[in-house]
Amino acid sequence: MLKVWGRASSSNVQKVMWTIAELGLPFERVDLGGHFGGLDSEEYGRINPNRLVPTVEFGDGLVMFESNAIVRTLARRDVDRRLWPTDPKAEALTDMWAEWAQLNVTAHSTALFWAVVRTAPSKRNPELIDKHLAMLTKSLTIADENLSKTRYLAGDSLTIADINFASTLYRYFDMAIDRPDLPHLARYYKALTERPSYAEHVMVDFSSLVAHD
Ligand SMILES: N[C@@H](CCC(=O)N[C@@H](CS)C(=O)NCC(=O)O)C(=O)O
Repeated sequence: MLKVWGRASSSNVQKVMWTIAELGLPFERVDLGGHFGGLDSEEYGRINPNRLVPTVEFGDGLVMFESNAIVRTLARRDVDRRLWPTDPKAEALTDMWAEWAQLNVTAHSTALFWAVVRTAPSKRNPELIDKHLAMLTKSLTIADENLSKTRYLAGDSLTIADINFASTLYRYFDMAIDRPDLPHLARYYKALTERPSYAEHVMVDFSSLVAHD
Protein backbone atom coordinates (compact mmCIF):
# COMPACT_ATOMS: atom_id res chain seq x y z
CA MET A 1 0.00 0.00 0.00
CA LEU A 2 1.33 3.42 -1.00
CA LYS A 3 1.29 6.21 1.55
CA VAL A 4 1.10 9.70 0.04
CA TRP A 5 1.84 12.73 2.16
CA GLY A 6 0.31 15.96 0.84
CA ARG A 7 -2.83 18.05 0.52
CA ALA A 8 -5.20 17.30 -2.38
CA SER A 9 -5.05 20.95 -3.55
CA SER A 10 -1.33 20.76 -4.40
CA SER A 11 -0.66 20.38 -8.16
CA ASN A 12 2.40 18.25 -7.44
CA VAL A 13 0.33 15.94 -5.23
CA GLN A 14 -2.37 15.86 -7.92
CA LYS A 15 0.15 14.63 -10.49
CA VAL A 16 1.09 11.72 -8.24
CA MET A 17 -2.50 10.92 -7.26
CA TRP A 18 -3.65 10.95 -10.89
CA THR A 19 -0.90 8.44 -11.74
CA ILE A 20 -1.82 6.20 -8.82
CA ALA A 21 -5.49 6.29 -9.84
CA GLU A 22 -4.71 5.50 -13.51
CA LEU A 23 -2.75 2.45 -12.35
CA GLY A 24 -5.44 1.43 -9.87
CA LEU A 25 -2.98 1.15 -6.99
CA PRO A 26 -4.14 1.02 -3.35
CA PHE A 27 -3.13 4.11 -1.39
CA GLU A 28 -3.59 6.11 1.77
CA ARG A 29 -3.23 9.91 1.48
CA VAL A 30 -2.44 12.07 4.49
CA ASP A 31 -3.33 15.81 4.32
CA LEU A 32 -0.20 17.85 4.92
CA GLY A 33 1.01 21.32 3.92
CA GLY A 34 -1.00 24.48 3.20
CA HIS A 35 -3.54 25.16 5.93
CA PHE A 36 -3.07 21.62 7.25
CA GLY A 37 0.52 22.44 8.28
CA GLY A 38 2.67 19.58 9.55
CA LEU A 39 5.67 20.24 7.27
CA ASP A 40 7.83 21.45 10.15
CA SER A 41 7.61 18.33 12.28
CA GLU A 42 10.78 16.40 13.04
CA GLU A 43 9.12 13.22 11.77
CA TYR A 44 8.30 14.76 8.35
CA GLY A 45 11.75 16.37 8.02
CA ARG A 46 13.23 12.88 8.23
CA ILE A 47 11.36 11.70 5.09
CA ASN A 48 11.39 15.01 3.19
CA PRO A 49 14.15 17.46 4.16
CA ASN A 50 12.68 20.02 1.69
CA ARG A 51 9.55 20.18 3.88
CA LEU A 52 7.35 20.21 0.78
CA VAL A 53 4.68 17.85 -0.56
CA PRO A 54 4.35 15.24 -1.96
CA THR A 55 6.33 12.48 -0.31
CA VAL A 56 5.49 8.86 -1.11
CA GLU A 57 6.28 5.76 0.94
CA PHE A 58 6.14 2.76 -1.38
CA GLY A 59 5.73 0.11 1.32
CA ASP A 60 8.95 -1.72 0.43
CA GLY A 61 11.32 0.68 2.17
CA LEU A 62 11.48 3.18 -0.73
CA VAL A 63 10.54 6.74 0.25
CA MET A 64 10.60 9.49 -2.41
CA PHE A 65 10.07 13.23 -2.79
CA GLU A 66 9.99 15.09 -6.18
CA SER A 67 6.68 14.50 -7.93
CA ASN A 68 8.11 13.87 -11.42
CA ALA A 69 10.53 11.23 -10.18
CA ILE A 70 7.67 9.63 -8.23
CA VAL A 71 5.47 9.57 -11.36
CA ARG A 72 8.27 7.96 -13.41
CA THR A 73 8.93 5.37 -10.69
CA LEU A 74 5.24 4.44 -10.48
CA ALA A 75 5.08 4.13 -14.27
CA ARG A 76 8.26 2.01 -14.44
CA ARG A 77 7.10 -0.30 -11.67
CA ASP A 78 3.87 -1.06 -13.53
CA VAL A 79 4.54 -4.46 -15.14
CA ASP A 80 2.31 -3.60 -18.10
CA ARG A 81 3.99 -0.20 -18.54
CA ARG A 82 0.57 1.31 -19.28
CA LEU A 83 1.78 4.89 -18.79
CA TRP A 84 5.23 4.54 -20.32
CA PRO A 85 5.48 2.14 -23.30
CA THR A 86 8.67 0.08 -23.58
CA ASP A 87 9.01 0.17 -27.36
CA PRO A 88 12.31 2.12 -27.58
CA LYS A 89 10.99 4.85 -29.87
CA ALA A 90 7.72 5.33 -27.99
CA GLU A 91 9.59 5.25 -24.67
CA ALA A 92 11.95 8.02 -25.82
CA LEU A 93 9.19 10.20 -27.27
CA THR A 94 7.12 9.82 -24.12
CA ASP A 95 10.14 10.92 -22.10
CA MET A 96 10.71 13.86 -24.46
CA TRP A 97 7.14 15.15 -24.23
CA ALA A 98 7.07 14.62 -20.45
CA GLU A 99 10.20 16.72 -20.04
CA TRP A 100 8.95 19.33 -22.50
CA ALA A 101 5.63 19.61 -20.66
CA GLN A 102 7.30 20.08 -17.31
CA LEU A 103 9.70 22.77 -18.51
CA ASN A 104 7.46 24.65 -20.93
CA VAL A 105 3.92 24.22 -19.70
CA THR A 106 3.80 23.33 -16.01
CA ALA A 107 6.48 25.88 -15.08
CA HIS A 108 4.55 28.74 -16.73
CA SER A 109 1.06 27.59 -15.74
CA THR A 110 2.22 27.35 -12.12
CA ALA A 111 3.84 30.81 -12.28
CA LEU A 112 0.65 32.17 -13.86
CA PHE A 113 -1.49 30.55 -11.17
CA TRP A 114 0.63 32.24 -8.50
CA ALA A 115 0.47 35.61 -10.30
CA VAL A 116 -3.30 35.49 -10.84
CA VAL A 117 -4.88 33.31 -8.15
CA ARG A 118 -2.40 33.34 -5.30
CA THR A 119 -1.75 37.10 -5.44
CA ALA A 120 -4.37 39.50 -4.04
CA PRO A 121 -5.99 41.69 -6.77
CA SER A 122 -4.35 44.92 -5.56
CA LYS A 123 -0.89 43.32 -5.66
CA ARG A 124 -1.12 41.66 -9.08
CA ASN A 125 1.51 42.57 -11.65
CA PRO A 126 -0.09 42.77 -15.12
CA GLU A 127 3.28 42.63 -16.90
CA LEU A 128 4.24 39.44 -15.09
CA ILE A 129 0.85 37.92 -15.87
CA ASP A 130 1.20 38.85 -19.56
CA LYS A 131 4.72 37.41 -19.69
CA HIS A 132 3.73 34.00 -18.32
CA LEU A 133 0.54 33.94 -20.35
CA ALA A 134 2.47 34.63 -23.57
CA MET A 135 5.01 31.89 -22.86
CA LEU A 136 2.30 29.45 -21.87
CA THR A 137 0.27 30.25 -24.99
CA LYS A 138 3.32 29.61 -27.17
CA SER A 139 3.74 26.13 -25.65
CA LEU A 140 0.03 25.32 -25.68
CA THR A 141 -0.02 26.19 -29.38
CA ILE A 142 2.75 23.62 -29.96
CA ALA A 143 0.73 21.07 -27.97
CA ASP A 144 -2.41 21.93 -29.95
CA GLU A 145 -0.60 21.27 -33.23
CA ASN A 146 0.72 17.94 -31.89
CA LEU A 147 -2.74 16.98 -30.61
CA SER A 148 -4.11 17.48 -34.13
CA LYS A 149 -2.17 14.31 -35.05
CA THR A 150 -2.47 12.10 -31.96
CA ARG A 151 -5.11 11.51 -29.30
CA TYR A 152 -2.71 12.14 -26.42
CA LEU A 153 0.48 14.15 -26.18
CA ALA A 154 2.95 11.35 -26.95
CA GLY A 155 0.75 9.05 -29.02
CA ASP A 156 -2.66 7.44 -28.94
CA SER A 157 -2.64 6.34 -25.30
CA LEU A 158 -2.33 8.27 -22.05
CA THR A 159 1.25 8.41 -20.76
CA ILE A 160 3.37 10.19 -18.18
CA ALA A 161 3.72 13.00 -20.76
CA ASP A 162 0.01 13.72 -20.31
CA ILE A 163 0.34 13.49 -16.52
CA ASN A 164 2.99 16.23 -16.58
CA PHE A 165 1.24 18.26 -19.25
CA ALA A 166 -2.35 18.19 -18.05
CA SER A 167 -1.91 18.23 -14.28
CA THR A 168 -2.24 22.04 -14.34
CA LEU A 169 -4.71 22.33 -17.25
CA TYR A 170 -7.75 22.34 -14.98
CA ARG A 171 -6.40 25.47 -13.32
CA TYR A 172 -5.54 27.01 -16.69
CA PHE A 173 -9.11 26.50 -17.95
CA ASP A 174 -10.62 27.70 -14.66
CA MET A 175 -8.53 30.86 -14.14
CA ALA A 176 -9.92 34.29 -15.05
CA ILE A 177 -7.58 34.84 -18.04
CA ASP A 178 -7.90 35.26 -21.80
CA ARG A 179 -7.40 31.97 -23.59
CA PRO A 180 -6.69 31.51 -27.30
CA ASP A 181 -8.91 29.21 -29.34
CA LEU A 182 -6.97 25.93 -29.51
CA PRO A 183 -9.47 23.32 -30.77
CA HIS A 184 -7.33 20.19 -30.46
CA LEU A 185 -6.30 21.11 -26.93
CA ALA A 186 -9.98 21.75 -26.11
CA ARG A 187 -10.93 18.28 -27.45
CA TYR A 188 -8.11 16.67 -25.46
CA TYR A 189 -8.97 18.53 -22.25
CA LYS A 190 -12.66 17.64 -22.54
CA ALA A 191 -11.74 13.95 -22.86
CA LEU A 192 -9.57 14.20 -19.75
CA THR A 193 -12.36 15.80 -17.72
CA GLU A 194 -14.44 12.71 -18.53
CA ARG A 195 -11.80 10.40 -16.99
CA PRO A 196 -12.78 9.57 -13.37
CA SER A 197 -9.12 9.65 -12.24
CA TYR A 198 -8.62 13.17 -13.62
CA ALA A 199 -11.96 14.43 -12.30
CA GLU A 200 -11.24 13.12 -8.82
CA HIS A 201 -7.59 14.01 -8.37
CA VAL A 202 -6.87 16.98 -10.65
CA MET A 203 -10.16 18.86 -10.88
CA VAL A 204 -9.84 19.83 -7.24
CA ASP A 205 -11.45 23.02 -5.99
CA PHE A 206 -8.71 25.61 -5.39
CA SER A 207 -10.82 28.26 -3.62
CA SER A 208 -8.82 27.74 -0.42
CA LEU A 209 -5.73 28.97 -2.32
CA VAL A 210 -7.25 32.24 -3.63
CA ALA A 211 -5.56 35.35 -2.21
CA HIS A 212 -7.85 38.23 -1.19
CA ASP A 213 -7.17 41.89 -0.40
N1 LIG B 1 9.81 19.92 -6.98
C1 LIG B 1 8.87 19.51 -5.98
C2 LIG B 1 8.07 20.74 -5.57
C3 LIG B 1 7.17 20.46 -4.38
C4 LIG B 1 6.38 21.71 -3.99
O1 LIG B 1 6.76 22.84 -4.29
N2 LIG B 1 5.26 21.46 -3.28
C5 LIG B 1 4.43 22.56 -2.80
C6 LIG B 1 2.96 22.27 -3.14
S1 LIG B 1 2.65 22.15 -4.88
C7 LIG B 1 4.51 22.65 -1.30
O2 LIG B 1 4.84 21.70 -0.62
N3 LIG B 1 4.19 23.84 -0.75
C8 LIG B 1 4.11 24.06 0.65
C9 LIG B 1 2.76 23.73 1.21
O3 LIG B 1 1.94 23.06 0.54
O4 LIG B 1 2.54 24.11 2.37
C10 LIG B 1 7.97 18.39 -6.51
O5 LIG B 1 7.74 18.36 -7.74
O6 LIG B 1 7.52 17.53 -5.73
